Amino acid sequence: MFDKILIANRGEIALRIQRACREMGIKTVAVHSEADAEAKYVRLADESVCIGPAPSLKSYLHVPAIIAAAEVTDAEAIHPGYGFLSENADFAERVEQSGFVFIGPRPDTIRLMGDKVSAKDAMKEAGVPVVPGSEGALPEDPDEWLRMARDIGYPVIIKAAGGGGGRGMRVVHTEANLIQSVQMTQNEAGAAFNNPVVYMEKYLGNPRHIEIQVLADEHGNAAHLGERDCSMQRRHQKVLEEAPAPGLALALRNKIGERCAEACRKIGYRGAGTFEFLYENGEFFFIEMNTRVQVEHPVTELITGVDIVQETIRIAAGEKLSVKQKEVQFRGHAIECRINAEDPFTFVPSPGRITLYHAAGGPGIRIDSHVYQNYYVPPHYDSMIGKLIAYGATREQAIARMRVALSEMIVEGIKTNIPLHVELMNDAAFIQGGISIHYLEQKLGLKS
Ligand code: MV4
Repeated sequence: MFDKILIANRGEIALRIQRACREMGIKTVAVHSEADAEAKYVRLADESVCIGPAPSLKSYLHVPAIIAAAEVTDAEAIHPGYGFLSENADFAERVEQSGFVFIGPRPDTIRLMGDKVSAKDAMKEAGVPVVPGSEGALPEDPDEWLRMARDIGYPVIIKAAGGGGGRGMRVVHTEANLIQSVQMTQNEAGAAFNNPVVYMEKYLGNPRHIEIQVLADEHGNAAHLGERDCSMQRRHQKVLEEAPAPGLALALRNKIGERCAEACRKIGYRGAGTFEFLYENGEFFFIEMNTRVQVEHPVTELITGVDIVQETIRIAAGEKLSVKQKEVQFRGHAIECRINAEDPFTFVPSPGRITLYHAAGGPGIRIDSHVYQNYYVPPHYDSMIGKLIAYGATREQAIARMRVALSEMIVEGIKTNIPLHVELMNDAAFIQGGISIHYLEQKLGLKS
């Protein structure tokens, strides 16, 4: 096992990785910007290195500074967390070339999944059900686009190979708009991602967003840890997530999970990963794969008892998965509310000093957060300041515990979205379960 790991991230996930390391007896190096110098997790690390000024481009995205920090502290491995450099294949490659272990998939795998056309190709080939569409990139000839769209049936969606997470896509409802829409998406993709390649899919009108968590080691073992329902979102930002997904038949969940695990074995995947699906009328359609630990990993940890962050470290050290598929048991239900420093209904960020802070507690409550009373939320980064996670034997109990926990939370001095979560825990459609990806925006639209 590693003696010392450098954590190339900040905030709650830096603390989460640090906790995993300390539990495993691994020393930690925190790297931080000037804005994060006073953070508690920086003080708790065995060593810390300031890697630059507040803006991410000059600190958390500054590859030479991070590699240099690993060199001067003699760290053996680098954990990228999520966001920042976590899905940057060039970074993973630089880490390895500099003699450190990158805690994540091989650079080639990250690159394969970063291109949404090659990702979809690879998964289709590996037996994962994908959204019907243009098998690969769109060809040059616009007549072929028209033919394909007629075959697929309108509406269709044009997506950039270099996009993902909702960037670089356009829905086309009628043939009259197709050619112009493809060309506009190509132009925008060329400018935004330096890659004009686009592809076409059948547009699904009212799907749920359900993702499968996988773990795979270098010895050919892979297991899935079930699914998460991430449909409650606004402008491609997830608001809350839960596991398992409400109303899914056990046989269907096991079948899609096993398909994902098998695909990992086939492509020689390594580390933690997430298969993103759209789910509509009882069918799963693969859209993208994330090659990192995700924000919402705790809900899966709570229903399986598997520590996903520790697994990523063990896998990177060359160990075998600590669990076999048949040992993975799903028990109870977990819900995660992302706590953001923002206006609960306009979503405008609200950084600043937390003047009063009391965290919720009690049975089944977990809070993953780096904040505390008198902490200053810097304005330079993502507005998420923590995650409140509730576990219960049933979904009803998890919701009831979340309601109590939200009522106990006190965060003053900044605005947070806790009032939105309070409203969602009392929302009839959420309580029933199975809302679509459009539900929250529709609900908020009705309000204002
Ligand atoms: C789609 C879709 C409908 N049909 N693809 C948006 C983010 C990116 N990961 C894929 N996205 C979508 N792809 C087809 N063929 C609808 C979306 C979509 C969406 C997906 C997941 C979560 C939230 C979303 C919000 C709007 C649109």
